[in-house]
Amino acid sequence: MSGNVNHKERLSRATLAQAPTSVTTPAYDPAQTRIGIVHIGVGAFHRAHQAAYVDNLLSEHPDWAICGVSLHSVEVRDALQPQDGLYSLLLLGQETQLRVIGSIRELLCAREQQADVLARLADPAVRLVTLTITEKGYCLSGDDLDVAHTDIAHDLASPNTPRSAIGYVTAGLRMRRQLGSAPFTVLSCDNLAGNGHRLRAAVLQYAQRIDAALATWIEAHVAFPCSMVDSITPASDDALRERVHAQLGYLDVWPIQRETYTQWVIENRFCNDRPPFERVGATMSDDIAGYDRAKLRLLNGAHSTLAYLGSLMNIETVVDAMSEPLLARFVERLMRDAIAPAIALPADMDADAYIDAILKRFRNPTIRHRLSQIAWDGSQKLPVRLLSTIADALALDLPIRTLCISIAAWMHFVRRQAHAGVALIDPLNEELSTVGRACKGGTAADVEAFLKLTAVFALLADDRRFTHALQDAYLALGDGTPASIARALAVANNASPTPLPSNG
Ligand code: CS2
Repeated sequence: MSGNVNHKERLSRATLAQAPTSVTTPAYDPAQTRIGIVHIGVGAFHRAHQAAYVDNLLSEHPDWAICGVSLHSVEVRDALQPQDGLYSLLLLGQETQLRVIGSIRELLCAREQQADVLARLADPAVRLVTLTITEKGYCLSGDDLDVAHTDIAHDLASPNTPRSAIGYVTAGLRMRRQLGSAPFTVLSCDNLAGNGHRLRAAVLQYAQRIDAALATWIEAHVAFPCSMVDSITPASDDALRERVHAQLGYLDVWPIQRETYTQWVIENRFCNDRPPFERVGATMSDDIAGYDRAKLRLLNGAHSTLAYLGSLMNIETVVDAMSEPLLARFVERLMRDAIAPAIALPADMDADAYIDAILKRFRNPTIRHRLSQIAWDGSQKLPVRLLSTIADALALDLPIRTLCISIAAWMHFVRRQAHAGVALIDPLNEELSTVGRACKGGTAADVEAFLKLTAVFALLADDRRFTHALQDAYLALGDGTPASIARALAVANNASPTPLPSNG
């Protein structure tokens, strides 16, 4: 947008001082900070979440600025470099607040600046490497490194010129070992259960194949703490750019927006210095598994459910889905009656209060969070968000009917998109579209075809209690049209005495 806006009007260090007082600007001079963190995956979530925590730290701890690395795309670098790495973050709550974030000191695109990225990873001043590369970036198939993955196959053959995040992290650690310097801590900030364990497994298996002694060294010396990250971050759009331009008075080509609420729980296990994140609102904990489970299974499980059921009902956003009583009630019941009883939550967590807070966040009227954005990468998200809860519920002999409706909704969504000729944003798009196209709609054979997708259903495909419940749920959703989804939700909602949400 704003192609006609003069370049002089661009947000930058030079124009920062003229920002209106209503805008919060860095409490430090961004030119005086030093890089201590390399972050891989400088997408909206990193810029909404971790970079904002670091921004709050830099006035007292200026040596923890971030070098933001995109593996393939030049877009973020090219957008933010002319702005000296500065960008705006709009916080959406009862009151909105506009901040300018200055914590990203340097932006690199690994595909074009490989030597620079490797030099940063080798630099002893970098004591922490963080990642938001999404579920698929881990290149794992089950618990094993996917050696057939194009980027992993490439990196195994040429480990000094990697392409994958796993390849870069390992190359960095390899240089540290060769130079005799301390390793950096590797901190995953992705929505994955046990994200640090997953990352460690991928790096170790990869290192084992290129250099067994390196793998032993990593095992002994490198920490991969887990972390739980939470803040709803709708994609940026032209409306946001215009709003920010009007308030800031300068053009920011890539502002970010998120809800005011934010949470970051970090396992306190580092192998090098760490930023004092607890001073800026993060929780350092010895065991984050319970928080992790609560967030992924309740919030993200509910989100994915709304995404697929809501899309089938032709609803556009989370807040719109929550104002459809059938959906709002279904998702509340799902969390209270099906998910919470099946999972081990932190001892000090009040599940009902946590669920109330999630429902309130979903109803935030200032956020237009598109269901289509949440629907991305379903093949990667469902195992973490919903299928693992089904496995836990089965182990406890709890009912799984409601949970299976969420999975069945995804299947109908895949089928609908395939029949409409719309590609899915999903690494398994090809396989899913083939299965989706072959589906008749509403027949038991459809479910069997889906269950053959082992990357998604490996955990449960042989459990007859699950396959039967999934058949029932899929058939209950009829032909997946809005009317049949509404009918199925009405039936499902009446099957339990849970009262209607208060809508408060
Ligand atoms: C969402 C998440 O897009 C999605 O899949 O469920 O991005 C969600 O908004 C965040 O995890 C909230 O912390």
